Formats: sequence, C-alpha cells, structure tokens
Amino acid sequence: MTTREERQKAIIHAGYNTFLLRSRDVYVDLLTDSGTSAMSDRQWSGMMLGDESYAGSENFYHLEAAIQKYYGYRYIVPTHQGRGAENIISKIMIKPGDIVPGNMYFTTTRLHQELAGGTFVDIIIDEAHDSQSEHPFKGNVNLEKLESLIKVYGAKKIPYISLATSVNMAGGQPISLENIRGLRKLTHQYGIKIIHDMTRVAENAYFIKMRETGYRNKSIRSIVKEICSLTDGATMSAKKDALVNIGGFLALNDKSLYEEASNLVVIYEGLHTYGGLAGRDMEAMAIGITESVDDNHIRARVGQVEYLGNKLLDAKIPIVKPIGGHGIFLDAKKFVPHLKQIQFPAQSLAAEIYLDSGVRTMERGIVSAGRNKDTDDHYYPELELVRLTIPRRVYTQAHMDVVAESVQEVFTNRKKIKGLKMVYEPKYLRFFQARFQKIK
Ligand code: P70
Repeated sequence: MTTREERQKAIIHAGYNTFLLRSRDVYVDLLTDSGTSAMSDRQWSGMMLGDESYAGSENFYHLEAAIQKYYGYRYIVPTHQGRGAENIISKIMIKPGDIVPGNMYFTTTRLHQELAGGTFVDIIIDEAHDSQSEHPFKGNVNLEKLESLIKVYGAKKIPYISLATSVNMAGGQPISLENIRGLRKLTHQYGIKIIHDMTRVAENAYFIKMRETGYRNKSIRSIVKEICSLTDGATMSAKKDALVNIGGFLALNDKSLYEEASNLVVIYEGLHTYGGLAGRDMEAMAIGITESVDDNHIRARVGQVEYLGNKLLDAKIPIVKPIGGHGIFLDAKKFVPHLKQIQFPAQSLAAEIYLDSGVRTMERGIVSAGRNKDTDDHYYPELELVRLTIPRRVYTQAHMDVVAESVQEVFTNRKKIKGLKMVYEPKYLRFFQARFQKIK
C-alpha cells in the first residue's frame, strides 16, 4: 500500500500513463489479464518437465496435441506471444492494397495488418459501438456490411476475415455461433478464409452456453471446438485464456500456409518447434489449455467479473453493458462528460483511480486507437473506456470490493477531474509509452 502523496509522485513520474508505473507502486493490478493469471499446481509441475532440446522438444508435441484435441486445428507454430503470430500470418497472407475486414480492431493485430500493407475495415454490428446497448452478442459481424465490402473491392482483395471471439475493444463481448456459421457460409461462397483471434475463446464459449438457444447443456469444451471448426486458422495469445505468463501460437489447417509460416517463424521467433519459448513454457501452455476449457473454471472466472460489474451497476456507475468476459469497462464519456475526447478522458480517469487507491487500470479510447495511417489524424473512437481487467485465479471478491469502493469515490468527485495533454507520442502503439501532463 502507498499513500496518496506517494501515488501523486508516481503518476506524475509515469506521465499519467498507467503502463509506465512500477508495479511495486500498485495495490490491485487490473491493468491487464495478459500473462498475469496464476498458474496451477499442475502447470508448475509441468514446468519441471521442460525438455530444453533445441529441436523436437517433447513439450512441443504435448502442446501440438493439446491444440489439436481442444481446438481442432491441424498445424501449429509456437510464438513468444500473440503478436508474434499476428506478424507471421499478416506477412504471409496480406499483400499491399488488401482489405482486412474484422469485428472491431485490436491494436497489435491492426498494426501488423497495416505494416503488411493492408487496411483494416470494421464490420462489427453497430450495437458494439454503443456502450448501453444490451445486445447479447455485441461481437457479431454485420454480414451485410461484409457483403457490400466484398462487392466494392472484390474477393481477391480480401485475404481473410480477422475474426475475434470475445471482442476486447468492445468490452469483452461475445460473438454467437449462429453468426459465425452465417459468416462461414458467406465466406465459402466467395472463397475467403477466416483467421480467428482465439485469445479469449473459452470466455466467448461461456456466453454462448448461457445465452444462445440450444447450448445450455453443451460443455465449454465442445463449444470451443465448434467455434474453431468454422474457421481456417487462428492466432493465440496464450497469456489470457490459456493461463500462462508467456506464450502463443499460430494454428492453420492449410498445409502450404503452414509451411510458409514454419519458414518465417525461424526469422522472427525461433525454430518451428519452440518459436521463442522454453520447453517448460510450452508444457505449461499445454496444461493451461486443458484447464481453460473446464466449465467450473470458466464459470468462476466470468462470475468474478460479473461480481465487480454488478457492484458498479448498483452504484449507477456508467459501464459497458452487458458485462463482458475479462473485465469491466467504464464509459469515460459518461463518467467525465465535461472533458472533450481530445483531452483524453479515459486516460485521465485511469490516472485518477490510481491516485485514489493504487488500483491500476488501462485506457481503451482515443489514445489506444492511434492515428489513421493515411491522414495521420487521431481516430476518434465511439467508445472511450477505462478497462478494469481481472487476472484469472489471482484476486478475491474482497479485492473487488476495494476496487468498487474506489471507483465510487472517484465517481462522487468526478466533476473535479481535469483533462490531459499529450507531451510525448511514440510512432507505434502509442498507448504503451505516451506521456501526458495535466491541463491546468
Ligand atoms: C490485453 C493484452 C493482447 C491481445 C488481445 C487480442 C484480442 C491479440 C493480443 C496480442 C495485451 C495488450 C496488447 C496491446 C495493448 C494493450 C494490452 N492483449 N489479440 O491486455 O497478444 O499481447 O500476447 O502479443 O487481447 O488486452 P500479445
């Protein structure tokens, strides 16, 4: 624990960017659920069985078998984390001038698509951009939007659909199986592939089980497998669903694409049987995948997120509805309506919550959205959010109570919150390292 004076110093030193705080100055860390979950006794035991051979490690084959068994993809290339897989798939499949439609952008994913010469186009349903819409599947693709895009550009210009389960930037919102099936049908007609960002697929499966007709009695395991079966390949940041501190992979069903990927991985990550990971990391991932599709685990995990969300809803705090799978997202436009978007309301609110209690959160608004690569203007996203992300198997409900009390305290004093100006802006993924000052 720290005093308010200590936190004041720390946040100024961090340029009002919670990514630049030292973790020792943080009390409850809700920056991200990425790599921050607690590994189980089984995963730690698996770490002791690391086969650290350069090539053909036993642990690679365990990982490959787990991916084939639970996700059903045929070929896999391990990578150090999700963005390593995004880099490889973008380089292989995207040509300059291509269009990559997807159900809302994700920061690293879109950047790799752009660096490969592509342009990302958002085809998520409109409800996803409205924090108050209670649509049960705000991650759904608007199939009409996609079809008109195909008609305008032609299927040849569209290498694949970038399809996320549990749409992060929309607030951890799920896509329905019905929608994925519709998408599969449409893309088959035009010969377009679907590459699945399966970072939080098990959390998405939980919402399908609870909300989609006909799935209440299906296991998370079977729903996950069904989702994957409707896509052609996947990128995975195993630091989320799969419960490891580091790791990821690219999975593909097409052999020739796999051959290209296993060739590229040796340039950027490491040999195709370790991809930047230690053998022990791959073992922990294989075990984490198995644990991640357990019905009881996923119910407890999403249940804890709902616990915090319901507390905030009871206190009339504006959050994204319905409550998502991996965190609670405060609607900064409604929380601090006196700030203009260019005064970085969500960035400022995240700093304010830290100041109040040492709870660390993350901006997911205009800073995260970055600039349009053609015009160089800021994107002004409809959603200006602060994310309170819950690591898996780490915190107790008592921690959630502390968080809820702090957010309420800040809400009570919200009129006093000032805006920020950006004083340092890095070229890529600026939210990680940008620095700000308070507007007087
Ligand atoms: C987060 C993390 C990572 C992520 C993701 C989805 C849906 C790919 C990745 C990349 C970490 C993060 C990343 C960028 C900005 C802020 C935070 N999300 N797809 O906290 O995976 O990090 O392993 O390279 O959520 O949401 P990786």
